Amino acid sequence: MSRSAQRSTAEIRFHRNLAKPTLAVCALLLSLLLTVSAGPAVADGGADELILQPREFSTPISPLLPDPDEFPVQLVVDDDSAEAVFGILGSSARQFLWMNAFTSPGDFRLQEVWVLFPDGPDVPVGGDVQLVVYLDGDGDPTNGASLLATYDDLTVQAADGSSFSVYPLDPPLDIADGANILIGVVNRFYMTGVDPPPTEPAAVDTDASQGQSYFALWSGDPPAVPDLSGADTIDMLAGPTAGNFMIRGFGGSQPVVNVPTLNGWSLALLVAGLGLAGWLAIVRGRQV
Ligand SMILES: [Ca+2]
Ligand SMILES: [Ca+2]
Repeated sequence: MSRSAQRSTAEIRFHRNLAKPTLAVCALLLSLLLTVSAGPAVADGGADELILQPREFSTPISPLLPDPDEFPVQLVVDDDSAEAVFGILGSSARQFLWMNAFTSPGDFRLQEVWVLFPDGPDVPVGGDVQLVVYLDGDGDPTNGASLLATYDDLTVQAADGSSFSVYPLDPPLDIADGANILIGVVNRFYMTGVDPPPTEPAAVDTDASQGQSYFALWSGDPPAVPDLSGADTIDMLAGPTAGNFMIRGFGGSQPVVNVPTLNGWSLALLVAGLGLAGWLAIVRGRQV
């Protein structure tokens, strides 16, 4: 299979006005109209423009799914192939968060996160990225979620469209049962307002949207600790940008903490020892 490099002009774009959702809907309809009637819409330098652009990815992607014996918990919403890239256009490149919401498997230990990056100039190998994990108790990521952990000082390991960047979590993360586990990534390698557009770092499986992929935007770069309560926008990939982000999580059971138990003889010796210690204390007290 040939490696991906070519971009189709059949892209889907729509504008968002973060402060006025109703206007954003109007802009979406207008942009779609422009796309259909006159080709791709012109980027709006004053507003965010979401873009889902078909991209040819090479196959097969690697590595293969791990053995369930190694990772009994496998959080995957994609179908093992990406067909598009998602991003934000505007007057400059944007840092943003893209994430998948996975149904909780119950208490478990998250051990690895995989992210597939597309090739092309938007994703530099070695560029800084950050992983973020949230617990969403009500199953609605758009109203926020509890931040559990961030993993910093990570970089893009591969940006060839076929090799997942694999991040063993250090330390692994024990997660309690909840409605959803959100696993996301931030493209820290771009500075909002400084680097030139475009920003299309997220690989998307568009074959059958699971309705479990979301993105979050802040007015500038997401803060170092990207608490969703401070985000300007949290929204699901839907409508013309529907699809599944190529982000996966793997793990297993939380380790069982063994509490020492006492058998009959051990218990008898303990009682005897305590009794002896008490008797000695009494004797010493009488001698003073
Ligand atoms: Ca696919
Ligand atoms: Ca929520």
